[in-house]
Amino acid sequence: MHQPNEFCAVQHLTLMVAFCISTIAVDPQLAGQTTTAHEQMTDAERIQWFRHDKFGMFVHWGPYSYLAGEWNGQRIPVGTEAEWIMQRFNIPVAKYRQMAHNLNPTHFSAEEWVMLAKSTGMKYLVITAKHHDGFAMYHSQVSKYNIVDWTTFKRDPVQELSEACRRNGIRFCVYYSHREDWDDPDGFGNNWDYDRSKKNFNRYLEEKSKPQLRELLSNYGPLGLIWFDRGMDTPEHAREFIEMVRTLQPRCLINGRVGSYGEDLMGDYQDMNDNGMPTGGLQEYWEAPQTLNTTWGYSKFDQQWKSPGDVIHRMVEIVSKGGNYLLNIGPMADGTIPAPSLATLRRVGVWMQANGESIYGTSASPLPEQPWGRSTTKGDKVYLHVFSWPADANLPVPGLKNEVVAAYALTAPSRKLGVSQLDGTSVIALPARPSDDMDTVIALQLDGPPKVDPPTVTQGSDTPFELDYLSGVTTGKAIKRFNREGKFHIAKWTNPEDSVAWHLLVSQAGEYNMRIRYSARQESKGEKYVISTGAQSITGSVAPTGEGYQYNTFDLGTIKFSRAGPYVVRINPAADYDHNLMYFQLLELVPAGPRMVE
Ligand code: H79
Repeated sequence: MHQPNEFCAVQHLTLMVAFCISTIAVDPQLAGQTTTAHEQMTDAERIQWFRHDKFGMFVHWGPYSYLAGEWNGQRIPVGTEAEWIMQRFNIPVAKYRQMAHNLNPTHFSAEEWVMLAKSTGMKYLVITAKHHDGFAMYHSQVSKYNIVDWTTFKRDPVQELSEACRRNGIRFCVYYSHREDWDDPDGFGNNWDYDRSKKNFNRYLEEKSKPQLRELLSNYGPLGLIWFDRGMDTPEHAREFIEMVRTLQPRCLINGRVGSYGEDLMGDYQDMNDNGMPTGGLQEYWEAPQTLNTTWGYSKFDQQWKSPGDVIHRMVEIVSKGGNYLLNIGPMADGTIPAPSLATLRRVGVWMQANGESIYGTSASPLPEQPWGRSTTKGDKVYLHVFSWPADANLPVPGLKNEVVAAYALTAPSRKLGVSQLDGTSVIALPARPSDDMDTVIALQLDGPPKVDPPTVTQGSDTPFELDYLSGVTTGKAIKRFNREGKFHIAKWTNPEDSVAWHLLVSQAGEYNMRIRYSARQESKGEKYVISTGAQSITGSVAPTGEGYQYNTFDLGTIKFSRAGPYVVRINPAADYDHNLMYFQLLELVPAGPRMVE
């Protein structure tokens, strides 16, 4: 039998703690030791540091930083990506190449950048070794179009950053755009200089993309992760990239964008779409890459900076949903980090210094979002992140079923706060004022790992029940995830124990017409699933919806709630199948016909 998910989370955590204790002191990656292909590494071991560390620095830096959002008087509109300038204005390769000679980052200091990441509380750093424009920011032997051979700067920033990271205990990682290359005649994306029909994409893969990846994996010591972007054309090609990373650096993580868009997750974890924020409830490793203003590469026009409060709230929101926050800086071409970015990160660092315990090593909180803020959890503790301080200084925490052994502000642990119970709600007596305007963290020491009731789905008058991934409770292998396009669904269910269930509070008795929305592949055609509540059940048959993820809605039969009150509605595969049943999005229960009066 499968255990409820909360127990799985605890098991995970115990494993994680055990692993950290045995490895952190002599973490080979941080100590600069590369590993051999012979080293056996499970997926769970490989991802431990990532699960724990939560917060990373992304750096977008390249020839586009020199243009800073402007080409021949044409501007990149604020709100769009300045690193896309070559594509946006169809700058000819010859002209962009000429421009790139000018890159001369005399103010670049790897130590300063890494120390900024460190003092902000970031634990890993991802540098654009090659973005879509095709220019390598490291000394590549594969192509002269790199910062050492192409400019007068003559230094290798990737090398310098890798060393500074190692010195300061920050995990060094690289971004490599493996499919896109606007410089290479056979790379993907440049159809203004090159004729798309004449491209030999395999040549680009074999002669530039793979050899450059091999350099990055071979010459810069152990990498924490490789951040691929924009996907690959086929799963077979994606697998070749994965294979190379696994062979040369078995410890190195691979982000999900290594794969192609229509495929299930390849690599070790899923990236949310750029600047995206999931609504919650995800059950796999994920990361949210986000910007500090609205561009990744530097733009002199973009002053739409997030405030330190925005950054902290976003981080907490992401971590409260089990994800990692990869926050971008876009240094100027000369190596200077824009002053507003510095100021914001310094403030975030002050908060992290005081409150890091509520971020590092935590997991998604079982408590839902609250009007006053968010929460994170670790072991027997829950951390309440109070964004809006209640006027009466009483903080309601509904639905927590544990005994609260102690409550205190994280920055004043010896001053215990009063806790009272009111109709299943714990109420914490807060100090009159927050100690931090942006987020004051209240720690709750519980009598065990946090337990909460499953969410209850209620209905308005005459409106359908909308049973979605967010309010459903999964069992077995069924998990909540998002696809490459950032769309949410339930997947990975293959047999009857893998299910999703909803707790409904029916206020209107009667018959309901059911509508189910999902995406399914050809391989699942005709496979059966069961929708049940109490003694009633309906068997449905999966209809393929096409390649990739194309969600369709299908009418099913009716079910009847003969009286108002609580019900559980469940969906599960009807038999054992050897692949995912469907990518489920929504079950709607629409009141049918006249109401039944009890
Ligand atoms: O590196 C950053 C982006 O440049 C990269 N991912 C992050 C981490 C990225 N690659 N692709 N995309 C983002 C999505 C592409 C969006 C586009 Fe557009 C819409 C390309 C063309 C239209 C935005 C608007 C960029 C140019 C115009």
